[in-house]
Amino acid sequence: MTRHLITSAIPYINGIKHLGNLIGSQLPADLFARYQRARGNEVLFLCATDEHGTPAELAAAKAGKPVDEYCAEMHAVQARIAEGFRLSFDHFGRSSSPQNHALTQHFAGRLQEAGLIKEVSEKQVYSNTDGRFLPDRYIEGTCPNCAYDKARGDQCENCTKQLDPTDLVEPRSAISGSTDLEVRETKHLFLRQSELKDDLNAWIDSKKDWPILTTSIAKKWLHDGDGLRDRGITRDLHWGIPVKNGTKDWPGMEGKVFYVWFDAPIEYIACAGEWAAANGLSDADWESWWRTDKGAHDVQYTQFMGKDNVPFHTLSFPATILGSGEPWKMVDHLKSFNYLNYDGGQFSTSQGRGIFMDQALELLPPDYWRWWLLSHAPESSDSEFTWENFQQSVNKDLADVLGNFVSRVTKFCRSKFDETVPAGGAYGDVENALIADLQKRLGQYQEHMDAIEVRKAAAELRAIWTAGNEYLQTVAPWSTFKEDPEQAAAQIRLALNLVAFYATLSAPFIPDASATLLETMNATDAAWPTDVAASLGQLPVGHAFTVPEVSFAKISDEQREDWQERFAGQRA
Ligand code: B3M
Ligand code: ZN
Repeated sequence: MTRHLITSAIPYINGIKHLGNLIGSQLPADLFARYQRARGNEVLFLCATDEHGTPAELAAAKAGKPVDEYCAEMHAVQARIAEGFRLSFDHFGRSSSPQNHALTQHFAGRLQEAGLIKEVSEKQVYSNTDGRFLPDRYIEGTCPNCAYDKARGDQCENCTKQLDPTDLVEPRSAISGSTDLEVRETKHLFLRQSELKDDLNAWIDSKKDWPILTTSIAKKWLHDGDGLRDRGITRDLHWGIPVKNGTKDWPGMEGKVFYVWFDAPIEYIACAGEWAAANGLSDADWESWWRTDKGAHDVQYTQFMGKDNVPFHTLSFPATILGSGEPWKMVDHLKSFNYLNYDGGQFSTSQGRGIFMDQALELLPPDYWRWWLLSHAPESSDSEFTWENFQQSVNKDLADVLGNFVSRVTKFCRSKFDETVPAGGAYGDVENALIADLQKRLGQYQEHMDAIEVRKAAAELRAIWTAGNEYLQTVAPWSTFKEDPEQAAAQIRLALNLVAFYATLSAPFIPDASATLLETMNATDAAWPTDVAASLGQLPVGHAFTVPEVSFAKISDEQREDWQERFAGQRA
């Protein structure tokens, strides 16, 4: 048994995420967590809301609410939607938790002791119109690297380069749009990450199994030198984690808070503490996942995130951990994703373009979205959501292939043999060939799931469903029945067993449908298959079941057109 620590990038608190965000981290992380649990491994799957910094302040101001109140409400909203998508977090925490306050201040103290913090009197953009400093997202302008004209003060969304507000060309205030800006002096703490270049380089080099997308982004910013430029880890904001040196005050830093990208990844660790506290567990329990000196040496840690988050996870956060000199667990496998586009353009939270998680759940059950998103995950390149493609995949894969198989087999059995697995002849050549084929495919499916090759795993699962349909087509029990009811019974016995087999294998992708199938097949204790022949005998002769209700309804052209139109405009 392996112990799997799994984290998804923690979504910003500001508003409900769109489907592009979902497939960029939370959903594939859930797929992996469910798969590892099904394989009998121990899993701690963590996610949280990212509550500090300018995104939170700006959104709260827009909603006309105090920022702490806004965050508490939005956390509840995001938690409910996550449940709606069946995201099986062991804990969905908050980066504003007391645990994260303490741990973030602790890391800052350790870095200070290690000589890795310097105090810098820094030039920051001050808006005369707004009467305040404009850190990070409070400022927008043109990217000095790629000329994208909506780059934010912390990062260019277009080329992933990390920026400082003063880097922007033609800057403007994100609050008022004002260009009446000036540069003023203010004191801040800088993390001397350049000191850690050799350590980081060696660490990244040791990661031979990372996706190319991850390593290329990491290497690009590492060797460019620029990615490791010493960076400010504090801000002139009200909302955030107060700057402290461990538990002590930090002279000169009164009224300032840590930069959101400093405390957000630390929440991965703090979240384990929140999980322990919420479940009546001890510090030793969560530390056994995170401290290599306290049991985490055998933990396999996998992170999931969109490509824009990679620099922070391969450079800044590892710099924090390495710099602390403490034996924290570092990420073993970092799975990153490209972007999902929406119908010829980009999903955009700021412009309200695309389908948002709450809206998706109002239209259809979570399995439909999970299946489409995972089977079209933007792994090797960006991918695109179109309503046509969505309708086609759902109707074909879920309704025609899987749903139809289940319904034909169970209904035929009910009409000819009753709702019990029928006795009959032994399996013959066709059945043995199918079993051999499925054994091979099961191995491939597991390989792709182990390697987190999401699309390949989905394709293999689809092929496994299709093999069942082809078998049914070939042996045609409804014809066999007329001449040889014994043989038809054997064919149906195999097919009924396939239903349970499919439900088990499909659960990480479509958990609700799988659960329904297992319940109706009276097989909720079905184990993950190893030997396919044995597994296809697990529903024995005489085993009772009930015919499941239609598990997947087809999406009609009318619905598709209606939705297409409804989502063409902007979200209100
Ligand atoms: N909240 C950005 C995002 O949601 C940021 C991720 C933090 S991961 C520690 O894409
Ligand atoms: Zn750029």
